[in-house]
Amino acid sequence: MVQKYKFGKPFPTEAVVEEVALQEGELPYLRVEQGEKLCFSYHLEQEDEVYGLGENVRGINKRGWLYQSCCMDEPNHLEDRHSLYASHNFLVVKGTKLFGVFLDAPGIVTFDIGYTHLDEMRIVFEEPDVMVYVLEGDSILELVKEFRTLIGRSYIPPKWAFGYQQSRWGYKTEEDIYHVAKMHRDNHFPLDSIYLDIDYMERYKDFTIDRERMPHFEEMVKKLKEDHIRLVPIIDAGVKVEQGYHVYEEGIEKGYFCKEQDGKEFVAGVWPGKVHFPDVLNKDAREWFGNQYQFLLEKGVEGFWNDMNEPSIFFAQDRLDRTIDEIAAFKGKNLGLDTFERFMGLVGGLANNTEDFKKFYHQTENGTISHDKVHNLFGYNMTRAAGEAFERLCPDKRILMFSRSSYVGMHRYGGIWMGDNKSWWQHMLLNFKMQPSLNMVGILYTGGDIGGFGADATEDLVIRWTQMALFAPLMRNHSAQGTREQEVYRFDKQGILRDTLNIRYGLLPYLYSEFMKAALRNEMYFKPLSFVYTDDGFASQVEDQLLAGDSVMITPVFVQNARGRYVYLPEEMAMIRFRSLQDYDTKRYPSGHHYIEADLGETLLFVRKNKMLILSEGGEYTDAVKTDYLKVLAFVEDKAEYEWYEDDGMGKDYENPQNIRKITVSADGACACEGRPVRLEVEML
Ligand code: MIG
Repeated sequence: MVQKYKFGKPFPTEAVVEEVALQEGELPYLRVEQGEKLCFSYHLEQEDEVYGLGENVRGINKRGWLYQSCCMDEPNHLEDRHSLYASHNFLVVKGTKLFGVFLDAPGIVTFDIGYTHLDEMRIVFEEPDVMVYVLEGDSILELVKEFRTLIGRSYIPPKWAFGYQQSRWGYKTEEDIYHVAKMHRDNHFPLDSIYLDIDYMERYKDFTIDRERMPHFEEMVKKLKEDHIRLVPIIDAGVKVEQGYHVYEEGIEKGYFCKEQDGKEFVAGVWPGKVHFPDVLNKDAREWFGNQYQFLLEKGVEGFWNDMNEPSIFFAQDRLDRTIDEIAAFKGKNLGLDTFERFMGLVGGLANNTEDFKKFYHQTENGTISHDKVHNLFGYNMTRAAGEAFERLCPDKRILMFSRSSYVGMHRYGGIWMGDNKSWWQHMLLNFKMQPSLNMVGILYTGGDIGGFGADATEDLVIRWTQMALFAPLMRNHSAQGTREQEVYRFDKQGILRDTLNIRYGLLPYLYSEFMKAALRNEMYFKPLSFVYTDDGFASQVEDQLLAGDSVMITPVFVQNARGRYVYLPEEMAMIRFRSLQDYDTKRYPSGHHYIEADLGETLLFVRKNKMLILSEGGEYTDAVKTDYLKVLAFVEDKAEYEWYEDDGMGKDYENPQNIRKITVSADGACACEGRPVRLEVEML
C-alpha cells in the first residue's frame, strides 16, 4: 500500500508515474519536526536495518553514516564522502517495523542514519517542499516491487549491450579504435562494443566529429558493425560557447540554455572551455537537445553514454574572474599558514561550488526556478531528453543509453555506470554493494568501470574484477588516460581473461532472462541475501555475496593475493568453480560458513536448491551466442523449474508470451523445454 503526503509546494519531478491519492493528516512512522529546516526523524532499534539510497558510498545496510543527496562529480569515492553522482531518496526500514519511504525532493536532502546518534535517523531537507510516499507491505521485496510499480518500468537496453565492452579515455583516432577491435578479435577475446570518449569530438563539442582524427567515421561505424562491434560515443552536458557551432547558435537563438537572473546565459567552464547548459527541465529545450542525438544515430550509432551531467562545473566564469583578482592580491606577500590555506581554498573552491547552483535558472512549465532547488534533476532530464528522442526517432528499436548522474525516474530512460572509481580492491567491493541498492530504485542496467577508472590497475585486480562483473548487466572495462593500460590483451595471463569472458557469453541466456524478467516484473536482479532469506538471522551481515537472478548466488574474491574466501550459505547449495565454460568442478555444500578455494583463474558461484543455471556454448559476440543448445546445471531435490526469456534483443515486443519458455528438471534428471526446439544437456549438481 502506498500513501502520499505533501509538504510545502513540491516540484513535479515526474519520478512517480502512478496516480496516488493525497493523504491528509499525520505522516506514519516518521516524526515531523518543523524547525529551522524540515526534518523527519525515526528512532532506530538495535535490530533495525536501513536499505536504499541507490548509488552511494558504504554498505548495503546504510546504518551508521551521513549521506547527502547532492549529485556531484567527485572522483574520490572514499568512505568520508556523503554523496556520489546520484540522488535516490528511497529507503526501506526493516526491524521492529517494516516500511519504505520515498522523499521526492529535487534539492539537497541529508540522511543522518545513526551518524549523530547511533539510534536515530534524521532526514533533513534544504527546501521545505517535498512529496512523501510511504509504502507498506509484507517483505522488502514486496515494498521494492510496489515502489518500482510506482515509478514505472525500467529501461531495457539492446541485447548486444550485455556483451563485453571496452573503453578508455585516450582512444583518439580511427587507428586506435581499429587496433582495439583487432586485438580482441585476433586473440579471441569476446567483444561487443568499443567506446568513444571525448576525443572523438571536435574540440569537445557535442554532436560533432573531429574529422582529422576520424575522417571516415561513418565507414568505421559500418565496418566495425560488420565485425559485430558497436561504437558508443560519449555526450557531455555542457555545450561549447563558439560562434558558428550550430548547437550553440541554435540554443542561443531559441533561448534553450540555462540563464542567470539578468537573462544572460550562465557560463561555466568544463572540457571545451566556456559552455552553456541546455535547460533540460524545459520541455522544448529537452526535445531540442534530444533531437541532436540524431546526428550520430543517422551515422549508424546505436548507443550513448551521458557524462558530466550533475552537472559538473570546473568553474563558473564570474567566480573564476573574481578569484583571479583575489589571487593577484597575494603576489609578493609572505604567505603564512592561514593565508596559504585561504589561497588554496580560493582555487579549490572553484569546482562544483554549490553556491554557483543558485546563479542559474530553469524555465519550467511550473515557472522559473533556480538550479539549486532542482539540482538533482539535471542528469535525469538530460538522459530523459535522449530517451524521449529515441522514442520519437526510432520507436521500434532499442538504443543503448546510460548516464553518470541520475535521480529516481531516470531509470525509465537509461542505466548508469558508477562513475570514476579507482583501480582499488576496495572500489571493486563498493561497486558490488551498490548494485542491489540501484536495483531498488529501478536502475537495472548498471556496472562500474572494470579494472577501475583512476589509478594504475594490476593484472590480478583486472582478473578478479572481470570475474566479479560476470553478472553485471553493464560489463565494461574503462580507464582514464595516463593510467596503466588495462585492456585484457595487455596482460600475461590472457588465457584466464579469455576464459572468463567466454564464461560471460555462456551465461548470457541466463543473465538476459533474469534481467528481462526483473525489468518486466518490476523486480530486483541483484538481491542481498537478507531480502530473500528473511528468516535467516545472519544473512543481513553478508554484504560481499549477492543473489544474481533467481537461481544463483555470487561470491567474488575481493582481496588481493587471496586464493579463496569464506562463503556463507543460508541453505544447502551447489557450488560451481569455473575455470572456463568447459572446465569446472561442482560440489554441494550444506548451509553455514565455509572456506572455499578459488585460485586466480577461478570463479565461484552457487546454484540454489531446486533451481538451475542455463549455459550456452558462448561466442565471440552476442549475435554468435546460439540457443539451440543449452547446458542445464541443476540442483534438484524435488523439481526445478526455470522461465527462460528470449526475444530478438533489438525490438520492443517485450510482452509476447512466446518470449518465455519453461524448462523443467525432475529429480531423476529428466528435462524438458516447453514449446521450443532446443537440445538440452542436463548436469545434476
Ligand atoms: O572530467 O570524458 O566519468 O568516464 O572517461 C572527466 C572523460 C570526464 C568523466 C567520466 C569518465 C570519462 C571522462 N569524464
